[in-house]
Amino acid sequence: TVTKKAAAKKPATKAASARKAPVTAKALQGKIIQHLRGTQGTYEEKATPQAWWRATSFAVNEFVMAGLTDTQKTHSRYDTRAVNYLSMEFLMGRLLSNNLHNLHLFDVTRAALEGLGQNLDDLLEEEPDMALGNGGLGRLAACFLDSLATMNLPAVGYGIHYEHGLFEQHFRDGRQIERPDAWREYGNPWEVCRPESAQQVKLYGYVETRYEGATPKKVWHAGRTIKAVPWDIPIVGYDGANVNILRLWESRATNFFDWDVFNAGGYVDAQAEQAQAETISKVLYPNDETDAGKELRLIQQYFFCAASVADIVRRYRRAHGDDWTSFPKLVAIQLNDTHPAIAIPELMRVLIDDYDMAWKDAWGICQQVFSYTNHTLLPEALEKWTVRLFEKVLPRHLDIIYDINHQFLTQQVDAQWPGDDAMKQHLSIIEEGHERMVRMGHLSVVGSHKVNGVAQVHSDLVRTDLFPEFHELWPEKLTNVTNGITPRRWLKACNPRLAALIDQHIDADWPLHLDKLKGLIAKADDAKFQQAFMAVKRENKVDLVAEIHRLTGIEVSPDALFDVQIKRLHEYKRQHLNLLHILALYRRLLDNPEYNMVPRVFLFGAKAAPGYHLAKDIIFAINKVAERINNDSRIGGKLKVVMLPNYRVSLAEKMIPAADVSEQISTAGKEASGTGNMKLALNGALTIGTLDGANIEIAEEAGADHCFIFGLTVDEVKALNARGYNPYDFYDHDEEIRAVLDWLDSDYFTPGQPGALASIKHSLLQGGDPYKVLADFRAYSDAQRNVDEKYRDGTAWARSAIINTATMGKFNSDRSIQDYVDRIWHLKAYPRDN
Ligand code: F58
Repeated sequence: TVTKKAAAKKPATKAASARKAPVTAKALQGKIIQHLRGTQGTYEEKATPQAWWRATSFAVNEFVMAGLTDTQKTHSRYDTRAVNYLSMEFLMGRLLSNNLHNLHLFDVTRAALEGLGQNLDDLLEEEPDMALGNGGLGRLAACFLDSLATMNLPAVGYGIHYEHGLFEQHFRDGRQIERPDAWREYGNPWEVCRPESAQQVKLYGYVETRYEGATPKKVWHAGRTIKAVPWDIPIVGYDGANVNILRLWESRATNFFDWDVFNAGGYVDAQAEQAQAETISKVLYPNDETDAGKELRLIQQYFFCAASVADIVRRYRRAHGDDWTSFPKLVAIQLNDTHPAIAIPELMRVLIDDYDMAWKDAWGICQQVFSYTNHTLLPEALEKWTVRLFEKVLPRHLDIIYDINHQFLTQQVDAQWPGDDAMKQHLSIIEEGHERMVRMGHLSVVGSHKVNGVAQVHSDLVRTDLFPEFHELWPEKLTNVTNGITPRRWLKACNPRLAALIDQHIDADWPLHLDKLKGLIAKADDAKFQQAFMAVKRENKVDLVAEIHRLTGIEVSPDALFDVQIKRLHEYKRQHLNLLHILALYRRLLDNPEYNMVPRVFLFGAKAAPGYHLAKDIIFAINKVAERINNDSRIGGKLKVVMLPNYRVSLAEKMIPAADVSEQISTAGKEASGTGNMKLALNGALTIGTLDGANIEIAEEAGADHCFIFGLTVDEVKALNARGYNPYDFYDHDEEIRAVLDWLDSDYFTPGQPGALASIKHSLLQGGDPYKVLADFRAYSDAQRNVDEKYRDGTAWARSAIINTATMGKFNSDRSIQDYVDRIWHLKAYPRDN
């Protein structure tokens, strides 16, 4: 491929410092000062850290924009095939540090700022996270954009320019409080508004059937029109690669306000339309793995899909006019989960209604263009909309969906299962019932040429359990692309000490060719390397200790084992299994102060969906248990528990490099892949985990000796369910389980408020323990003993930690993207001409 060729042209360097920055420190200083004075309107003596951060970002933007222009010229010169990645979420985090690393400007910027009396690390902290996503799905999209640009693949990310990203989390007396996130309250230096590419999006209204020519024509008379304004965020590839764009749509009223109403004295009413229109891109829904089912969410989905499809069609027509033959050759559209599935009927509508294409031709185009990634098997996360709502908001699309469904059922399904009405009902895009529903998953499968899961076990379950009949119908359609993470952000940028150590031992181009980390396996038994590796870990822990103190006031020791569970709070992820084990350890210590355990700090980071009460109760419980344990002098500091507030990308970047143990303990079959598991292992943490999602592949790569795998397998969970699971079997027969659950009922952790933590016990007993926490408890506790045992043998631990880092090459998101290219998108790389 061109990527390989392009990489081959560049000599592999031994040391990162050998790479030349594209500018001198002196020249960069000039640019920073120029922006400080010229665009920030301040001066060196007066400027706040915010102003310095902005000036630095604007200075860096000059390099970003040059790369963007070159890339766009290259794309139009070669009329490139591109993938359009449609996603409701892009969890980008901060951009300055990332852009500096990808442009090889990091060291020179540090030097330039030092000369100006500024510290780069402090300025980086000034940048608000771009938190336009909930969790893994949104962060995956961000990693993929990094890889696409780095691999010189033509790609556009399309999403929503939310005014408020994921809420800010605070704790008040241990309980989660949500506050709005205002990431761009004072503007964002990385984005460029493109008013010339604004689009109109229609909503509501009715459909008229006109009988004019041979075939009746449907005309949608929309009830409202909203303006979609694009904001472009340049995505900088690593090491001189391309600069792609992330295009985020903001909603605006078509009329700024009603002049006549205003003049008549209705000052507030005149702005009503504007306020309504702007609501669409106002806020990110803070759900994780549940379906919001709200009208506004459907409108958000359609709003960004319609604007994106219109933009894709506009770009195509600019070069090809009304000749549609090349459209499927040049356009690939990836649906990041079913959230953008409405793009399928929207492209149909555009082709049929706006460009008079025949149904068959339009449908042929759609099926070649679309593909869909499934991220979950949880039934509560599979999107459905009522037909009633569709009829109201998108009447023309409902027609089209009916037609798609009719063709699908009468042709494909009937050919495969002649006369089988039950099968038709089962596979129909429309679910019959007391309220008819549109199944967005079925629409996505029917409208796409490929459907992928995100880890091998997950994709297998998509084929066998979620969509078995679709698999029978189209044996080639369902496939796997195991997730990945960008090693630029998740090792090079976030863990500079480890990156520097790696640079000393293997080619410095490992951030492009992560398999080269395998070269470290030879060092795993080298005592000097082990020492250096663990010294890096320890320094990272010292940094995190300071951050923990700054954020919570809690003191922890860097000599303790750092055990980390960072992810959204959800029952299936089982933070409460971790908590029960902590309670068991605490109890063992109280019973026997000599109890032999490695001093451990349990670290958590997690946001709960605001309406998910049990998840919030688990956060409360962790905080209350932490309070009690951290202030108990009887246990000699052997145990500490910390939940850091406001977990987000930039906090992950601080926690991951300092982790010794990575908690990946979901109920088998529930975590589609996980990506935090990859980040932690890459940074030398040992996984304690179930055989779920990508844990399976991580354990395969690292080797079973270097992970702590425990618990029920997917098949065992199924068998247990089939037998009938009774959590009381464990409560009644395991003394320790009973004791810790009963403890939650007391007021031991919530003095004066007995029962404040009872909901957890209730869900695990009367609630039936749907995620098998009690069934896995003993195996987990045993695995944790093995963790201790290995940690006591410093050499064995260091060896395993090194092997984890050395073997995570597979989980480079470049590899995931290459899989998408080979199996689904069939793109060609175009390094930019310059
Ligand atoms: C996550 N899904 C999976 N959904 O849970 C995780 O296993 C996987 O690694 C990751 O996707 C990437 O494939 C996820 O993050 C959401 O956040 C949705 C947001 C919108 C509402 C429904 C959940």
